[in-house]
Amino acid sequence: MTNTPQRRRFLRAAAALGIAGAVPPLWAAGAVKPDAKSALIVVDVQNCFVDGGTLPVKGGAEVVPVINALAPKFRNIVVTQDWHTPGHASFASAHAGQKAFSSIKLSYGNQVLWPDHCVQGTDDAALHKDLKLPTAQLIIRKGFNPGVDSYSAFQEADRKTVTGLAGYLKARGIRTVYVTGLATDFCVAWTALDARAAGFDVYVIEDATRAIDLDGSLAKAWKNMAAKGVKRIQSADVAA
Ligand code: VGL
Ligand code: ZN
Repeated sequence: MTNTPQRRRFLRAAAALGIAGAVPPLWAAGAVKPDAKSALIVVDVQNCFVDGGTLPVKGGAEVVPVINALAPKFRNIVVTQDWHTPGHASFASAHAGQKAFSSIKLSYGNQVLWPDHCVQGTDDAALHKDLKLPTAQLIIRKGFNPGVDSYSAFQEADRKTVTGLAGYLKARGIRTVYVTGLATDFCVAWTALDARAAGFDVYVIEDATRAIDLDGSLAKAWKNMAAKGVKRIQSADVAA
């Protein structure tokens, strides 16, 4: 749906009638156009997060063709990899008597404990083999500090240590980021929220993500993102 004069008239009339809620959002269907100051961020599309990996996200591999189709629409692309040390503090196995998917308190706050996953240099931590991003310019690795997790591509879980991504994007004049990848409710959401906090305009392309959804974490993530002005769109909303 393009923003034709007819559609604009319809939207104005609908708004006047107070039925704006019945009208699809303005950025529906091809209405969002990435420009030279936009970047696609592809979060953690790694073997660890798809079937056969150590922390599979339901339907995780389904994001690959969606992201491959989005990539040619972006001049700027950044890829991230979850990149943990063996025995990382986010692994349940590093804490005696703790089970995966439970939570504990670490020095910097609450930490969900995960199965061992995405260990540096392993096949499990490699990018999905079908991901086709020949124009990607930066791969940022995160979670390499043995004692601190990092869902976000911008800032570690201590909420102090930065990865340098905000500085990189700003130095290159990027103002808007489109976040995709795995998992919607953890690394995608934290990346989107930190991008907002760093002053970027932020879209999350929902059908280019899949979630873990642990104890309502997905609904909570969308609520937190909406509250901070992160815009939720679908890949069909992104114009070439
Ligand atoms: C992630 C849990 C642990 C993610 C990474 O990429 O969303 N989730 N590590
Ligand atoms: Zn991790």
